[in-house]
Amino acid sequence: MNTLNQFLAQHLPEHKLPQELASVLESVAAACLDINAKVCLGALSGVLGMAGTGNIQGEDQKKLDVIANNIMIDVLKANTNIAGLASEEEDTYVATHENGDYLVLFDPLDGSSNIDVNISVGTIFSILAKPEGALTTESFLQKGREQVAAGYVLYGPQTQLVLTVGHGVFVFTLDDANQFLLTKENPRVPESTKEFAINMSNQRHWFAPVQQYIDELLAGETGVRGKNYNMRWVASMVAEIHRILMRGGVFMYPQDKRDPSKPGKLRLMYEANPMSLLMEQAGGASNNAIEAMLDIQPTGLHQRVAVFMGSREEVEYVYHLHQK
Ligand code: AHM
Ligand code: MG
Repeated sequence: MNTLNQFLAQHLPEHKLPQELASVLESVAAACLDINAKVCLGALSGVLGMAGTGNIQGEDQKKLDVIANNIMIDVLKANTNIAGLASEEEDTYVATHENGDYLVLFDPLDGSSNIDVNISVGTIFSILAKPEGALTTESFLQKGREQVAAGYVLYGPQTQLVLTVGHGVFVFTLDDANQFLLTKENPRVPESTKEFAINMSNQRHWFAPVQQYIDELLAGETGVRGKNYNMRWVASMVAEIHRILMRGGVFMYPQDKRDPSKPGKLRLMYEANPMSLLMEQAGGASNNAIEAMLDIQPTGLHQRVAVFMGSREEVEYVYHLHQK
């Protein structure tokens, strides 16, 4: 079985991708190993509970949000191939090495509400080539389609790294010697599904197309869709997307009527875009009900976006309801 390093040494040259990218991916994986060690020990490493601080997005930070963010920044800063970093937990970007070729954007610990109750959480990352010239916020504001690599690490019953460099999706499982081993190549998201994921408690706030869509799914075989659906909601995007990559489904976090300044809850640059690249690479689809996620021109590092992704048939169906 190939280790992550062996895989990168073969796969990147096969697709004419530079070794510097392998080095960046190895650093991301190394940081995630350190985060994994903290997550696994939980109370024993004193990482549970609130940090008593907030991030730029007005969210209270958990201790582990802050610890994971510091680990990512410390480990990635040491890699001279990286020119800059952007994190969910940092107000602005962090400049690292002037001559670096890559930018790394990340959510250091996604699904924070699950940390203290021992439910799966994850780290999501997106890698872009650094444009020519001085590093500015604009350097990061590239469409999702420009990502040179993207993936996540799921801290769950198994710790898994799921990765794409734009040529398929690869799943690695952490072994007891702390090595990521390639355990699955090119999972495919089935076109059809009978499983959906949405936070139903927000139902009264949804706009009409999402109301109609979920009503149709709930009607099951007595409704227009003619089949019974099952629902899952972990409240950890990484766990949700991993399930969909493995067996199909549709994941939604729509914009709703509560706060017109927030087009959804999830963030484009380090949540929606990396997950959308994985989805497309696995045969799934992803959009914000207006356009393909990967075609959205970003306007801010922490921009929020509505999310519909997963099995193509459902993602296209709900997209068409929005166009009516
Ligand atoms: P976070 O980055 O603050 O952890 O928030 C993102 C998470 C996603 O993992 C998940 O899909 C969603 O928020 C759950 O939201 P809710 O608690 O509204 O169900
Ligand atoms: Mg997040």
